[in-house]
Amino acid sequence: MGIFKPEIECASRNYLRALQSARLIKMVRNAYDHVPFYKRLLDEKGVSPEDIRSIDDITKLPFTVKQDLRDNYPFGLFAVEKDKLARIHASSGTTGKQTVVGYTQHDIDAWSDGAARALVAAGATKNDKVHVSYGYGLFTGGLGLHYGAEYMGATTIPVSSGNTKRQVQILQDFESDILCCTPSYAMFIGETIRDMGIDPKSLKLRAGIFGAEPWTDNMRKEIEKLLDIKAYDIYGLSEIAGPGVAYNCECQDGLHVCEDYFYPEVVDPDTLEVLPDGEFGELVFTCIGKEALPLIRYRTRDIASITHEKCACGRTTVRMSKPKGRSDDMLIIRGVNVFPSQVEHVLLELGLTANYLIIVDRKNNLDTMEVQVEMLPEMFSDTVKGLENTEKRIEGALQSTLNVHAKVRLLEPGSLARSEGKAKRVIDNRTEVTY
Ligand code: DLL
Repeated sequence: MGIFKPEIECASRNYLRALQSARLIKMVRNAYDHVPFYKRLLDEKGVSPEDIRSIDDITKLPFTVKQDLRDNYPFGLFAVEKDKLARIHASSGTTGKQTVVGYTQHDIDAWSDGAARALVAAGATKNDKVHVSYGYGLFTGGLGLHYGAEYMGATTIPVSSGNTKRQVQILQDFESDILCCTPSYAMFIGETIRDMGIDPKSLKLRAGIFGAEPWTDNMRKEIEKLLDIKAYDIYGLSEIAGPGVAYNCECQDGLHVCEDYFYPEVVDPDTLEVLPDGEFGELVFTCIGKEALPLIRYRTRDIASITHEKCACGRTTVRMSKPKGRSDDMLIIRGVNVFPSQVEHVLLELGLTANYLIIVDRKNNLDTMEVQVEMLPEMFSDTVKGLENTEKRIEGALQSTLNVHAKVRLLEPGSLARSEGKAKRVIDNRTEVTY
């Protein structure tokens, strides 16, 4: 498997630290001089740009949160004149104002470099056709992978999401080699291929780059089976740089962070203390290689851990774990913390599908949780008693993993809505928030 930027991806830790130090010093100066919000924040903390002499000084700096972007909507945190901006993206934002992000040409190149590293790590070469089924538009998925594929010299097929049968036809007729979309959409495309009676082995497709939402290792195996490909994880968020902040290599053992652009830390979300390697906490990124939106210690709300151990692939860059989910996706059911990804893990472990929906409610002042999951086609002919027994078996498995009771309801195959982008896994009627 190739490595797109070996001089960075396989650099010595000393070299990386020196590069990070130089870039942090430059970016803090840029933020202080050009973003009034950061000047105020640093002044309040009594930190001046001169205090930042190496990457170790990063802990002296204040944190940035999503609300800061909202408070400065739309362009208040930009550090460059408008004529230097090459592009603007925004996050959809299910609650509150959307967050707006800007990029100079230099920033677009850095982002494309990250996405290109991800593609090459997944085995893409210049001879490949990269089929991009992430949505194009203000969402960073489509254009992020599109520019990444062009940057590393592959042929891009900008399909965007939706019209799934047409996606399949393009996969067949254009002989796409690499598929890029959300894991839930990859499942849907895989099911559609199966329902159309097409043998996935007849397609040229050999790898997929899936991200933008949490997905378990079990779901990866499911997708790999359905599409007969190898499935790679890609992580990113609009505020930092869309897809390509971190990515899987062929070892599929964590995601390599483009730490020359995005410096990662993991902190305890309550105390904000930096946590050692291996401990789970909130991921924080500092955009040390970006001009337009130089975010300092941005709290992502994603829960993950990092490790500096060298990977078997030869890369030396920090790896982050698969994000467990977002701290704000975490459900608190009768005082117990539950991540939707834990439910997914149990369901797939039992051989069920990843087509599920969690419905949370409050009845008589007590939280209730129902897990709806589609039955497998072969279960459809089961007796009512047989299905009840299956539901009980799933309830038992969920109880032992989650430590909280969830009622399970088996649904007919195909009855839950399929997603073409980020899947909706939870309806929380207590807050009337759907995400
Ligand atoms: O989802 C960027 C992206 C596009 C990443 C395509 C990968 C592929 P946002 O819409 O701003 O940006 O959402 C960012 O999505 O904070 C995570 O909570 C979640 N997320 C992104 N990638 C992963 C992943 C894009 N691989 C938010 N695993 C992030 C788990 C992910 N969660």
